[in-house]
Amino acid sequence: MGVVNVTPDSFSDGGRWFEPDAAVAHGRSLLAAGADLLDVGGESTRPGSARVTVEDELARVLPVVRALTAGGAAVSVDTTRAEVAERAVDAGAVLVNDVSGGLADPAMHRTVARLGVAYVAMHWRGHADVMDTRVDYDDVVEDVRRELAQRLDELASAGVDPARVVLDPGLGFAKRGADNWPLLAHLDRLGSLGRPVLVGASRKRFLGHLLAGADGAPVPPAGRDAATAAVSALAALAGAWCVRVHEVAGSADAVRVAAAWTAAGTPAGAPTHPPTTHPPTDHPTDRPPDRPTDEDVTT
Ligand code: PMM
Repeated sequence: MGVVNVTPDSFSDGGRWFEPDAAVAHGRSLLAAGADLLDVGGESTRPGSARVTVEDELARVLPVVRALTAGGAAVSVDTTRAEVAERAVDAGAVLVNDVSGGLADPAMHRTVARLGVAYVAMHWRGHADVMDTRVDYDDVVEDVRRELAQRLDELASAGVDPARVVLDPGLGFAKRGADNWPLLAHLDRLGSLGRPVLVGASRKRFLGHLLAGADGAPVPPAGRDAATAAVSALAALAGAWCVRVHEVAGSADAVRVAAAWTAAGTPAGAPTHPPTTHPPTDHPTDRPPDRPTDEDVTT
């Protein structure tokens, strides 16, 4: 999943693709680099950032979703608002990526049920202005798993087909730096909820801190792409369905390496991927035409 942030202030690429034409061109370049899905968002989730109005979010997102889907791309909309989700699906989006898992907008789950699209429920504890204060965990892996299981129950109660739901640990959202690593190391615990898993580690602060030099200063976002690709390889090997990344080429290669690695270790005739990797949508690009179509090389 390639990131198309139509925002002036996202943490790693804010402002670069703020004009619709630039955002569309960027989306196309991510497809050319190997993205299967484009995630279009109009509201920054950068820690401390203020909310945008629904009108501004719609104005940022809709023209870009329309243009990219008209060109045949599979597009997800990164929003916490039911109204934006609905309008983006009308414009052609096939997946709603909600970093709040439905907690930000009480109408979101019912809307997704009615639209019948795929839905990413991310672990979340509050908007960007407060999330860095909500980082208390007894056991971060177990607590995140339990809170996501609650989201799954709420989605089912609202009438969302569980087969359409993807779960995401929400790296960097209401997490201290050190909380992110056990979540990655135990992706299988999230996978045990029986849904595909999406991992969004791309260029995040915890990678910048990991790579810090002798002076302790974190490496800036643009210097985190190789580490992001390493996470993509390991996440794919652990059975993740999707990695959400800003720089696609490195992660697309990494995911192919992981797929070849997995296929070589799988006995002939055995299922080639764990249950957590089944695609949640019927969109034709779930098995992209320009990628290897051999059953053994998907992740
Ligand atoms: N991270 C960001 C935005 N959207 N969506 C999902 N599902 N998972 C994430 O980890 C995630 C997300 C923040 O990154 P950005 O501001 O660079 O887009």
